[in-house]
Amino acid sequence: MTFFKQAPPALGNQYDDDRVLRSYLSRVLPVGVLNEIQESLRELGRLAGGELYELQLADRLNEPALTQWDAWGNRIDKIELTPLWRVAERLAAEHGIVATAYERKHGRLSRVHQCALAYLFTPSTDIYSCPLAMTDGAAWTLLTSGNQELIDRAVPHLITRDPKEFWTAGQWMTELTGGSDVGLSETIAKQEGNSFRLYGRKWFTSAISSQIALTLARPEGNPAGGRGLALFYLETRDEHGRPRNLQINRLKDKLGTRKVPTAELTLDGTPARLVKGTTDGVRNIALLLNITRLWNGISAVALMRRGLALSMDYAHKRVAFGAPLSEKPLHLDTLATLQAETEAAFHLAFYVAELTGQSEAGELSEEDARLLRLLTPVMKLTTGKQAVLVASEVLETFGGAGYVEDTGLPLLLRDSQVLPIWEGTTNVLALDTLRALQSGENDLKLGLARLSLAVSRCLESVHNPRLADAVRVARSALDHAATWLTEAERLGQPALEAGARRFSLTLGRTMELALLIQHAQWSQDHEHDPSSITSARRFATSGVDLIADAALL
Ligand code: MFK
Repeated sequence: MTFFKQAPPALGNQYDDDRVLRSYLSRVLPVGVLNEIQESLRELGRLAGGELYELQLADRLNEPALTQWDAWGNRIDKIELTPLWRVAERLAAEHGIVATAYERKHGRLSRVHQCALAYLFTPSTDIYSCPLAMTDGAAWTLLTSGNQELIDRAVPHLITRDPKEFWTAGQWMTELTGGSDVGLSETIAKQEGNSFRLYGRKWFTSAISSQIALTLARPEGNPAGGRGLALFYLETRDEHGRPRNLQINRLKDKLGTRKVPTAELTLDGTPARLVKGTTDGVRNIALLLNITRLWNGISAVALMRRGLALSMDYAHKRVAFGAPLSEKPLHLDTLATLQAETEAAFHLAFYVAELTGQSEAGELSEEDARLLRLLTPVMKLTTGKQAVLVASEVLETFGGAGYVEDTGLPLLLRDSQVLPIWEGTTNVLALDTLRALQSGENDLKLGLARLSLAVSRCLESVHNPRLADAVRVARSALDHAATWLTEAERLGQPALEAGARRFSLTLGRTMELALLIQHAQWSQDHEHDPSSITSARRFATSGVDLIADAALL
């Protein structure tokens, strides 16, 4: 007797199979640069769709473990990572997933190269992107701090390709009093000569396996609030591997990101050094936040792409009602909508990577620096929401199999759900968007005009008639955003704040649409490929303008 069996979804080379990534890189990279980096991307694409993916599935039930005491009563707080994470740590160093951005072999484009590597690496390594993001942010924060002693001490470890020398960094910000409102932090820094000792409780510290951390504490006598905090550097363990006056109280029991050892800590005289000044900790750690927010966006599009790759493969295998799903009009319509959402998010995340690279290479105009400040929270909040939506729909495309743990699919949804939460929730970032719009000039409308200019730059040379409607949607959403802003400013701060999420998401989706249209025109002209035009047209009908007029609420 034969029983019906279901073929599981499979992955090919995740670089070769990714039309969107390859087409994008062909547009933004000179041919010589693309030829130089292509093999590094192809190799990672092979691993991500092959051995690493297999290891990820095999590692599904493993979780990091905390051992607080040894057999003889010594406090050791040892963290055992899962096999997947141990491999990921080595591969991350060897493939230069942080290092590429700092080696700067291709100047400002090195950041795009690094983000492409991170994008390929992330979906098969169960959020190892978390410590890598923080490591990258710490390297940048230290390098720009002017603190030569700390730069010499730590940065070579953070950006090395040698796994034996490689360190990762934590970013300890969250306390019981202040998840989003970091200025409420209660950790105290007591000065001892040139260095400090930290006393307090950190409530949610991701990747406690890291060798160093950047954290915030209030030097004794400093005022309350974010300005009274200072940014500190610390090394988590001594030369014998023992925690330096800190205790790991427990690991968090989280919905997702379960491979990340996220801990509650007590700092009990932890030695630490000032990174930059004795005040303005929030402002100083914001440099790190902007890098981790970029990683958040890259991780969002990477997980969206992974879900779609699995779902599209499965659509060819699953036969129901007499034909493969890939021949069913409604299933194809659903996948096309998810593809459009993913493609739009991809272009915004990578555009922020381009601007970040220009900034790091000292090639960003003052105007575009303000645009980057604005687009970073806009991109993070927009792509975070899209990742959850796409992951949820991807699970549904598998029917009941998408809801069953040993397919490995539910992980996609659980891990995506963190993306709109950590590194600033959607609402906190929507308020940050208002702050960023005013950046420098204290005039929200000037900030919006800057974003409008960026949208116009994308649309100015679009001539394909099939894109005309999508262009109109982008322009009309921006007009609506401008009208809403005028009206909300007239009504006052509560109206501005209440509408900030709808407004910011509209800016994000409009920018995504404009970038997608720009790329679609290029791809049609240079690759004779109409696929991105199809995605742009579809995205334009998927709710770009989310603003509700105050009068209707
Ligand atoms: C998968 C990839 C990602 C993986 C990483 C995972 C690691 C997960 C670990 C975590 O989740 S760590 C916790 C993350 N926490 C946050 O992201 C905090 C969210 N809250 C905010 O972002 C609030 O907006 C903020 C704490 C910044 C508000 O605090 P304040 O004290 O009200 O600050 P304020 O007055 O708004 O800003 C202080 C200064 O910083 C100002 O400059 P000035 O002093 O010159 O006036 C701001 O302009 C500046 N600033 C704030 N945000 C900035 C910034 N500057 C540049 N960029 C920014 N983003």
